[in-house]
Amino acid sequence: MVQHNIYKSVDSFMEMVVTKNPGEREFHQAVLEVVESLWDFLQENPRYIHAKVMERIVEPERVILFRVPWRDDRGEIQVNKGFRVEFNSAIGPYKGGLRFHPSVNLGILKFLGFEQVFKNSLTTLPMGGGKGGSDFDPKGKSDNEVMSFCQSFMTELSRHIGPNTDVPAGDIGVGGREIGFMYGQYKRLQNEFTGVLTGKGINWGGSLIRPEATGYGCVYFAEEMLKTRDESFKGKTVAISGSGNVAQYATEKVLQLGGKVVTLSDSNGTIYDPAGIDREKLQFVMDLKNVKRGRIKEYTVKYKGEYWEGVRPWKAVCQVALPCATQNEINQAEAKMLVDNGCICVSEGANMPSEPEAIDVFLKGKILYGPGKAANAGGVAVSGLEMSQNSMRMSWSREEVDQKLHGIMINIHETCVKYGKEGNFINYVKGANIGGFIKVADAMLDQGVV
Ligand code: NDP
Ligand code: 2IT
Repeated sequence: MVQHNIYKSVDSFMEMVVTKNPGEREFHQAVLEVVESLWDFLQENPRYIHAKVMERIVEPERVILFRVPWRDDRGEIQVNKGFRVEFNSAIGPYKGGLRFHPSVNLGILKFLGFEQVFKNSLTTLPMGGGKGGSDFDPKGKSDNEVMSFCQSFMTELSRHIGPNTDVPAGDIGVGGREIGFMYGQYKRLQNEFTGVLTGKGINWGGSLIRPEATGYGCVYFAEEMLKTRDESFKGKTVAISGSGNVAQYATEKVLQLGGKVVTLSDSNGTIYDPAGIDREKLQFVMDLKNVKRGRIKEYTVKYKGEYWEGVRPWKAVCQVALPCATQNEINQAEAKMLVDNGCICVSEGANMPSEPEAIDVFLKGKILYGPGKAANAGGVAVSGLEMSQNSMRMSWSREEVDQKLHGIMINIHETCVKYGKEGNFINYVKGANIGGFIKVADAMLDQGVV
């Protein structure tokens, strides 16, 4: 059989992707990274090429776009956009978070959904990939407004999801409060108490360690990377960005392992505390961010340290950097600054926080660089464990879940080493992309032209 339309190069494949998905910059960026990693592997395994697995895997199975009307506290009607990108269900129900942030658009959710497919595969749990959200901005909204929005959002979303179909969770702007409001509305509409969302409250079906999981997992992954060079967190200075869910629990785990965290940030700026953010100071940040919903700047009103307005953490001298805020938050110049200042390890709590040019700096500098789809997979992994507990109608102890999480992160690290070894160097980008791809691609081959 003569094969037509076989792409001869990464460039020609990307030209097709860009033409079919115009303007979706972050999506193009995420696809390019994966295609570059996979290219040689695909040439050596032409069955994937002949079955057009790449052409299929970059196309979401389904995209749902909807109107979210709600009333604010003044009684005025507001309208937001709602999205759910159901990217790939080859190895399990669609699974992935919901992001509420004014920057949300289809291209961003497609990049996140695409990454999720590979990440979920790496966990070894049976979860497909998806992502959703809204351009709704929870900042400055009352609890009542957030609830109104969440109820309206779920009113439409509820008809598309289900415990065996699509299981959303949190992401930026979606934490315990929002999951609670959405779960309540789902239950009202469907008259069903079921594991349709993860990140639920501990009294109504949530899993212990889910709030901690992404941050802890990111540090466990970094610990494994450090071990390959006979290093550990003990005595290391660590720069962390963000001050939300992932950043908070990454900080907690670094402290437990004997490291010193000197930065946290939010979208306005960075706090730098050379004395280190200890347990008490972290508790202050948790209260500030999760209860008072204030700005990180207030840290320097209470504690010593500097506030860098409009500046990201990466000029801080550190040996380990954990970007835990958002995409494209480390550029080439910042990556150079990190490496020049002696940073030997970057483990990504956020999704795609490093720009492609920054990744090049890390790889050329031969430092330990753990990409998000491997390093932050702990969150969705414990979501998978929450689904298992819900199905069994039982719950595991903190120790049990933490132990399973730790085991999964060690396992993901091993997968990255297996597929990413280049002589003495481990290319975790390549390892994560190939390791995540194989299981999904093989399932797609088994299931025919779908
Ligand atoms: P949160 O909403 O709890 O916290 C987000 C943090 O990042 C806040 O400090 C926020 O600052 C900052 N931030 C958000 N957007 C921007 C921006 N455009 N520029 C600068 N700072 C920004 O979210 P999470 O901690 O849950 O998520 C953080 C990252 O981790 C995201 O990339 C997410 O996709 C990823 N992730 C999350 C998982 C989870 O389980 N929650 C799992 C895997 C990955 P501000 O308060 O000013 O908005
Ligand atoms: O990016 C992610 O992996 C998440 N936001 C968590 C997804 C989930 O389903 O727990």
